[in-house]
Amino acid sequence: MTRRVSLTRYLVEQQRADGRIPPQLRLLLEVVARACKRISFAVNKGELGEVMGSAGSENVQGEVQKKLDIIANETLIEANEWGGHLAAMASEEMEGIYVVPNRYPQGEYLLMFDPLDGSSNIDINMSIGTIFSVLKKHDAHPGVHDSDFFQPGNQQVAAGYCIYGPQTTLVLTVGDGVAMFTLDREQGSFILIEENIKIPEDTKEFAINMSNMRHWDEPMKRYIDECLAGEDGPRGKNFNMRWVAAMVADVHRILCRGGVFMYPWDKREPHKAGKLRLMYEANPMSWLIEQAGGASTNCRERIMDIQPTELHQRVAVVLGSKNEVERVTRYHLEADK
Ligand code: AFP
Repeated sequence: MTRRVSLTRYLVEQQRADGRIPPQLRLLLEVVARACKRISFAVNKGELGEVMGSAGSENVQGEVQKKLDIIANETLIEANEWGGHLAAMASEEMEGIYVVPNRYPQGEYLLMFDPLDGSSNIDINMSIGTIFSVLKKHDAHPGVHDSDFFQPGNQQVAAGYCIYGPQTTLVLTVGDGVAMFTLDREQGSFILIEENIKIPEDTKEFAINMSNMRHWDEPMKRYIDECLAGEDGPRGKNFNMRWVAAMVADVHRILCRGGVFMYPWDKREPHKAGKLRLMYEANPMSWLIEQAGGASTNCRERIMDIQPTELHQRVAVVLGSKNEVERVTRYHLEADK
């Protein structure tokens, strides 16, 4: 019989093997996984659980909040605030940081999340997910401030996402490769299905919202035009396109079979660097992709080297199979010259 390795066992073994995961970080990751399990059950009930539809409110970015956005946010906070492993949390759904209340012990980690990514997919029964990133609070000063979170992605100590699709799958890195765990609903635990995931360096598949093409800058248009030209064009091969409108699902596909995902800057809101959020969307996904042998840039520089200055900072994103990411980045840098 094949050995079934639970997430708990995987984390304990990681902790024992090289001390990569201190006990408090292990606890944190188990608690995040437990919260994702609860979100998965809520997502799964759908209309029967009265969790569908709009909550009638907007988040700090002016986006309409769905009931599940709020449920997922509260689930992550409630699960994480009392364990003593965290100093504070930040979320797409909250304007400021959430400092662990005084009645609980304070730990040394900072947790950031997009509690429910791809919320436009909720009401149509399509894949959605939770994305998370973990940092360590470096400064020993009392209290927690926004500035404690302003660390580049290369400082993350753990990152991952949970996709709520036909299966619920948690994907994780602590800097030692990427591992995937699928939720066994009867047993109630996440079971390891694959580790040391690797993305092919070349691909024939891209993911981008093509309806925005007229708003992109020239290097982005050039890259996509060349892909669309197929065998007869400069690339000499035919490309396929996929777009799920949930970054979690698009990144999951890329980790499973390669590809390139792009959400570029566009002219409609020139002052915004992009649509996606640096600290709790782009950074964790970039680390997973890099750990799997892929690359991730903002079309010019490595995303994980960007110094954040705002909690809800936005960024242009191109990530996935290495050679394609390098090509898109090169086209932009050449045009800059
Ligand atoms: P929401 O979570 O607010 O629905 O946004 C999802 C997302 O940020 C990202 O997950 C998708 O890749 C992208 O937006 C989809 O954007 P389009 O609306 O342009 O398809």
